[in-house]
Amino acid sequence: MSRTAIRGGLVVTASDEVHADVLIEDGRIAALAAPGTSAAGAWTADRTLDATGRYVLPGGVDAHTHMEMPFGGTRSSDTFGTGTRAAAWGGTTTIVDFAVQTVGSTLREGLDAWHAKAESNCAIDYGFHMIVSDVNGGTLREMDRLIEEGVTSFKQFMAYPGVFYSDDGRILRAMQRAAANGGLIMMHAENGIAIDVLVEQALARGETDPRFHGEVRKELLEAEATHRAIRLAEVAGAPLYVVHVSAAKAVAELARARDEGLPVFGETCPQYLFLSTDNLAEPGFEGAKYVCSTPLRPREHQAALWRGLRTDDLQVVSTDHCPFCFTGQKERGRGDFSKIPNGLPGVEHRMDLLHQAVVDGHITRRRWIEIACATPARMFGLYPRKGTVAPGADADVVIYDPRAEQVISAGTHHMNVDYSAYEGRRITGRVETVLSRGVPVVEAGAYVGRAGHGVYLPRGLCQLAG
Ligand code: DUC
Ligand code: ZN
Ligand code: ZN
Ligand code: ZN
Repeated sequence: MSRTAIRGGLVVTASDEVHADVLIEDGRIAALAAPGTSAAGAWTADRTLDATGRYVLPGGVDAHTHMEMPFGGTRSSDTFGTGTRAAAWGGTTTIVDFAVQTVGSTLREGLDAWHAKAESNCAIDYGFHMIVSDVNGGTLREMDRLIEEGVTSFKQFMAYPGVFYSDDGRILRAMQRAAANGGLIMMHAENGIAIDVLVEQALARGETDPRFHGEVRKELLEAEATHRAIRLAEVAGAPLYVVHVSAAKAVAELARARDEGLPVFGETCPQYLFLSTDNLAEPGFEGAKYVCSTPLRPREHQAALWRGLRTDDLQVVSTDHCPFCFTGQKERGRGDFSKIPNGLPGVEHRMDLLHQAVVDGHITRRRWIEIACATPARMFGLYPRKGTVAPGADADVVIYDPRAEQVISAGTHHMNVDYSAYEGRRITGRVETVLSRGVPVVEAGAYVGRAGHGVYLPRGLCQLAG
């Protein structure tokens, strides 16, 4: 039996902020004790960590990553090994990645392939969602079986015709199945059929630079698809989770549906909160670094996203971490923005960027932990094992120094990608120590984790859908 005590910190969860000592036994939180009582002999620990003047937080839960994701003839540059190590550096102790069903194959084949990539390679614990690209009778039956294995959420795409795209009929059938089996449908809400027309017309006009990626993927086409997904889910009687919401008008659609009492949820990502079309328009081909879908929006949209996070019209901030190197990968789209692989690196900096948002007054400290830890854990059936610091929970704990200063840079980050979308950005706050199930992963500025420590997490059903 191993025992660790974390003494003197401010324990911050989604619901409370208390000065307490945290006692860990065999990888789980055993107790929270009044400050000092653990030192008074009532608790004998093998190890004591001093958290005086720091926060003691639940490890981050990033519910949207793409490690080794095939896209546009290449694949995202982080493996499960490099990506989960970078996540740990940034205080994230759980990821939920997207296994991919390709058209013509089964869900099983896709899921097995993702298990093979992740197994024995992860520094932190991981689960899977399933991307459903080919809805048919067999696929619908497979959804039931995957739920029994802890893959309880299914992503569909209204974009990327010919690759991941599902038409409204296929979406409705998958939603009906989810309504019956308790699964959660996650939606990439952009009208990809219309976007492809605009792409073709833009290229024909010679509009080939990265900034045109943002212009053709119009806000109205995100809002329209968001509306359509909400109403299809309503018809099916299924809950809905809209991923990577970037547009103010899409937030308005979610807010309206929630005010009607529908079980619809929205996720946004740091890139939409901190970056904008100004980045896409950077000189030369630099804008390619910021090409992702949904796209970055004009700066004015950020206020709507922050407001949505405060009013609970948006519930989760995940990264959509999908890194491609500028050299050799993003460069595939020189002269044709539609060939730039879509995605941004971000898994390492979500907790820090959101702490900066606390410092800047956009959200409260507890809301930070709610949107980054507790709600994603509840949304995807992992709570209270993950997402909180409470007796019985896994001892996934971050000691966070809220006063340390850092500057984000590709020169010092740990993701396997040759640029940072946040290069030069100053952050107040820094991860000091990270425990995963009580085992140190990051300590005193060093990585002390191990590939293969992370285990597969079979998940329960969404705990928020009612
Ligand atoms: N969007 C991205 O930016 N990358 C991967 C897939 C997606 O939907
Ligand atoms: Zn998507
Ligand atoms: Zn509302
Ligand atoms: Zn994604």
